Amino acid sequence: MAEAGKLRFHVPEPEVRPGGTPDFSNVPIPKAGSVPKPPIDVDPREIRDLAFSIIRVLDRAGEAVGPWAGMLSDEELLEGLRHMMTLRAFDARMQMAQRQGKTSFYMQHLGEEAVSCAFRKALDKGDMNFPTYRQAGLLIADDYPMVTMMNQIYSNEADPLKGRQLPIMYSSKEHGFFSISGNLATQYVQAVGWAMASAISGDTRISAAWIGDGSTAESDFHSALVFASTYKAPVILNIVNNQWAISTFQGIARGGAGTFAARGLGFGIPALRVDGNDYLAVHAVAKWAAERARANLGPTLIEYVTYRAGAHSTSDDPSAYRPKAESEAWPLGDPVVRLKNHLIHRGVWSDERHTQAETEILETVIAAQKEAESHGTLHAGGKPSIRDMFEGLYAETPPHLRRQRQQAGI
Ligand SMILES: Cc1ncc(C[n+]2csc(CCOP(=O)(O)OP(=O)(O)O)c2C)c(N)n1
Ligand SMILES: [Mg+2]
Repeated sequence: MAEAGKLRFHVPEPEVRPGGTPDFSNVPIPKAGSVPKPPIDVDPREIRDLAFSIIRVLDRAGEAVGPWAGMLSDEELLEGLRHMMTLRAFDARMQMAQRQGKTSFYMQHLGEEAVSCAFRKALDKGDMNFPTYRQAGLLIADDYPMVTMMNQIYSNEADPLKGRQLPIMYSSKEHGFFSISGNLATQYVQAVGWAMASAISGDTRISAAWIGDGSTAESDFHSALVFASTYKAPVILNIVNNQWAISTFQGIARGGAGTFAARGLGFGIPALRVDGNDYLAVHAVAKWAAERARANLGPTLIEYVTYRAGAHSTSDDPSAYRPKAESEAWPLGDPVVRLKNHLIHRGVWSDERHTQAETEILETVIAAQKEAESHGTLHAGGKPSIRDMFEGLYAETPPHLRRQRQQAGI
């Protein structure tokens, strides 16, 4: 019998705090190629183990191994590398632009580039993502113009959203990128609802929900799983576990579940964990889930195991809550370096070509930035018109806004 006595309140604590030595020995990393690939119509009860393992394709030597390998050509992988490098260069320039006062806010993807870049290539045109603020790779990998993204970040006269959204909260129906909302977890209910509507109307398009580890604690996440499993909605339920929710470590939202993927099991939803820093593994698992959705087999839950190497946003200083060198100790490495090494191993890439590509990509990003800045930045140049505050929001302008507009004289 358990010892009776005073009750104790339990608060999970991260293993290490600032000043300590980073330690990821509690994160078991299975060998690349060791996790089986089930048929898409597998009974979810037969693959419970996949919610506790990590699907990996790239091994330490840069070779692609195991049943999830072999899906992408040299050209597709070279393109994937270019997308990730572009996102990284874009981030670095926009981070700097924020420090220069050209925008009020920015959020980087450092270390997580493979997740959104590879995922986009597993979807078809017309499919719809419901992203959070850390999936700009969905746009980059769909060749959305960088200049338009920058115009949005600068809230300038060419911003397609006319300064009405926080910087980085893009929106593009044509590119299957639903308007980003700052209210996290709403993306889950919306994506499941969109997928249900697609099925109800006999359409062919599927959707993808996006959430971070921390936000899975929101009730929207759990409600969405009920609807997704009951109605077998054609949706891919993505959880990006980057170990941190601003200053809160992932153990808080995970509770006693063991892994975030395990959340799917109680709903009878097939749940897989994947190495989020492995472009090939992310693509293979996302493709598997997309095929299930298209075959009317219902939702799939995917946990991407990755690490947020940068600060949460330009308003955050991670040295206040985690050791400075923690990202270097992260056992799954850097997604760009890993794909680069794989392409060298395949004989289609080299260190020289990589360095040259870095220069070319940076030049392209700088050219886009120059063009965007010619349309204005936060405090200089062209701005959206004050009129835009009143237009494009309501089919019929409510009386109080009509009055305000009259007062503004526009
Ligand atoms: C509903 C809601 N609650 C709180 C916030 C404030 N907030 C912004 S980002 C964030 C952390 C989210 O962490 P996680 O879900 O792990 O995503 P990550 O930033 O790591 O990608 C919080 C709490 C919010 N935006 N929305
Ligand atoms: Mg997180």
